[in-house]
Amino acid sequence: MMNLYSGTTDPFSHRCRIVLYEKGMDFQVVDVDLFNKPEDIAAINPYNRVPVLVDRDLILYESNIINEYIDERFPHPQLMPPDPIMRAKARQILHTLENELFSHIEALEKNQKAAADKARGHVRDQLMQLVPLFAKQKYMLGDEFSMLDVAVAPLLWRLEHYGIELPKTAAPLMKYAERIFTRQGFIDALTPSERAMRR
Ligand SMILES: N[C@@H](CCC(=O)N[C@@H](CS)C(=O)NCC(=O)O)C(=O)O
Repeated sequence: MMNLYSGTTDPFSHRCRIVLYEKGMDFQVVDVDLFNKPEDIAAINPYNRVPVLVDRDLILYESNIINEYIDERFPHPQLMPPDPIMRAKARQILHTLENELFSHIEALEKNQKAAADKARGHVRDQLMQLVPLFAKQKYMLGDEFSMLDVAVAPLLWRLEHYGIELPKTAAPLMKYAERIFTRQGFIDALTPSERAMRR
């Protein structure tokens, strides 16, 4: 059985939990307290971070790498596009999401005023650029839920928690977020601490 070492409030671990629950497969989530990190995390991930997936002899870290592995091992429902060109484009977008949005998570988590305010501004501007897309389509890649929606969802869930306010014109993006939040896989993947982030 696969074991996912997962932070109970960590947005990167949240991504992997979503994929595991969307697939409805057999796995175990091992909760990791990031404020009192057990030593075995450093033993299995040289970067000493979560998430980490252990599948028999295979040890993987980096949320997007873990998620692609799970998607390939358990292809139903497939979350990466089947066509190589679309798959390459999806990977390119995943990279952009890391650089433009998730690179600010550390500052948002640390919440030191000046750096966190700057991060909030960057994230807000980048998210606003996505708004027109959701006036036209249901999900990031079209009408099907995909790995890109998985990748961005933990941030959308945490907007209020991180103190990021979007203007009313962000309505199509917020509607998109609600579409993800009502998926059974998404609901099942939430930890009690994550559930408490949104009223
Ligand atoms: N790029 C990594 C980021 C993982 C990451 O930054 N994890 C943080 C939690 S947000 C962590 O474990 N930090 C170690 C610590 O807080 O001690 C991924 O996608 O998995």
